[in-house]
Amino acid sequence: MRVLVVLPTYNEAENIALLIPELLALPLDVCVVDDASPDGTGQLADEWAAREPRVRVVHRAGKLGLGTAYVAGFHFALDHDYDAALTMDADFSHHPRYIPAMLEAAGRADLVIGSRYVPGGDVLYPLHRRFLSKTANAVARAALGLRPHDCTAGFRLYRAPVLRTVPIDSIFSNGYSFLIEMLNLVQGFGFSIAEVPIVFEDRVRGHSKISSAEIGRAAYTVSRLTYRRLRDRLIGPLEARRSPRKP
Ligand SMILES: Nc1nc2c(ncn2[C@@H]2O[C@H](COP(=O)(O)OP(=O)(O)OP(=O)(O)O)[C@@H](O)[C@H]2O)c(=O)[nH]1
Ligand SMILES: [Mg+2]
Repeated sequence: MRVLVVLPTYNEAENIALLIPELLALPLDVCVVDDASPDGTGQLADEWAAREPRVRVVHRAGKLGLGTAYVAGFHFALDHDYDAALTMDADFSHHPRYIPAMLEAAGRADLVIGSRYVPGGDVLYPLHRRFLSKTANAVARAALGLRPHDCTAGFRLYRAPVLRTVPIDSIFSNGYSFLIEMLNLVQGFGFSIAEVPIVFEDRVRGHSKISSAEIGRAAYTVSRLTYRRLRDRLIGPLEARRSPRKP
């Protein structure tokens, strides 16, 4: 299986200098999707790409958000015939030590989640962030009927048929809510999902990009998808209610 790690970056120079060599020790290629990071992450990634063909870089003009960075990486993976795309944060919160177990699980599932909320998983976060993450997951699971225990994890391996089937370009949410919307689609299309336990560690280097606006956007995403789910249940999908077009 040819696997491409999709690594969205914004100001992660210190981290990728350490992360890329760790990833290259594994049987996979790396695609850095950088949004013109002022700290020179993009140039550093280019230097890697110049000397190591397994490293590729997608440059975008400015900070366009995490969701569209994933989509850019998915297109790169599909255009270059990879069998799977593995997304992870570049700040070591998603440690490469868990990737072998995720690759192994990809033999039995279309989507593998590096999960904080299955036995063996954990979050080494300050209390308020743990609470926020747990609440977001509980709400997403209850409101949308999502089955995985970690619905907001960005540590995921998608097999190529998932990326070819799910309308990745029509996903409305950007940023972190993208993860909930994407999971909702993957489950909705009936793909199999496995969870592999990971211990999520707080970043040591660089700064967080999550903002309180992102939390509001995630709440909006869950409400929007819940409304659509209830509407479809009660009165059938909108499409089914439209009268057929006259010839
Ligand atoms: N290309 C791109 N990458 C982004 C953007 N926003 C965040 N990222 C990257 O996405 C990953 C996750 O972002 P973080 O800031 O670590 O967010 P977080 O993990 O929720 O927050 P912390 O736990 O506080 O670090 C990191 O690799 C970021 O560099 C963006 O707009 N564009
Ligand atoms: Mg992080």
